[in-house]
Amino acid sequence: MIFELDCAGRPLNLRRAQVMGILNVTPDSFSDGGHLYRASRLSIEQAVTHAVGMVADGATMIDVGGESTRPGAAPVSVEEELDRVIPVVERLARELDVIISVDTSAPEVIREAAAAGAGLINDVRSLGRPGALEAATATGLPVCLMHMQGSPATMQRAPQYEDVVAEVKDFFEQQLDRCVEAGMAKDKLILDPGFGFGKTLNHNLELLRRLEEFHAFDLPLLIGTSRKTMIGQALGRDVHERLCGSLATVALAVERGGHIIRVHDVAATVDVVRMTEAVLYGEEQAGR
Ligand code: YH5
Repeated sequence: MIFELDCAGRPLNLRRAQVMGILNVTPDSFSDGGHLYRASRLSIEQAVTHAVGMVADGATMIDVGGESTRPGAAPVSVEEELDRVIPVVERLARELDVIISVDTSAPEVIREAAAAGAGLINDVRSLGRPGALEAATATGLPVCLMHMQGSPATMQRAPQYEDVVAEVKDFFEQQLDRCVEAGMAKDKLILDPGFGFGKTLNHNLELLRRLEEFHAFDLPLLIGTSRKTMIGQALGRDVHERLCGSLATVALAVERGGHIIRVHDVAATVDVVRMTEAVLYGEEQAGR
């Protein structure tokens, strides 16, 4: 596997697990019906402040998302997503020395985010929307391909697998072929089993338990379990009581060779990553 990935001129060090901070840019309360949503100066400023805090806490990547993929969330128009995401990507790329990832499925957002300085395309739909594969290929940026069974609206109804790891691996094989055929370099791709996207609790637990099997592709692995329902189900906790459960999944993901850890709680996660790596590699290599 290559150990450094170029993300729009910024190196992504894959020798150590990197913490990716989640930055949701959703509309503020002021939004009048019938008019297009416009990101207010205040909401952009709030997003930048949140990102600056996560970088101070040790995040080396920020994932900017303007569309909620939670089950039952209202769909967002492309115009709205552009208005939310692009001004924030522009500011962060200019003002911060970390990799700016954009969590999107829309080809227009992929193109404009790349022009605004994004260093990574993160698509929960694996470039499945019409035009997304072509748009991502044209940017030349690394792409994270995530597995999902079904669509956000229906995925949690009755997820079924014969063997969840084997089926996610089959999906990765197909997606890698499709991307390489479109002209993308294989070594610019990152794989993500998609925790919570069309999986039961037991499917999610098995994906984490057997994470090492995904090293067969010799590509970086991204893990996103932060505060998700799987933690709530395993522990009986509400969304704001899921930090310790999330951190347990982080330690296990790092131990099993996960490369990018996508989280809300950056400071606590960075400590868990560093401590796990100290155990794995010894104190003289404990620094990042
Ligand atoms: C992911 O896993 N997830 S958006 C529900 C929650 C908490 C968090 C009920 N984008 C992933 O974060 N991109 C999202 O509590 C992602 N991998 C990648 N690559 C969903 C999310 C969340 C949903």
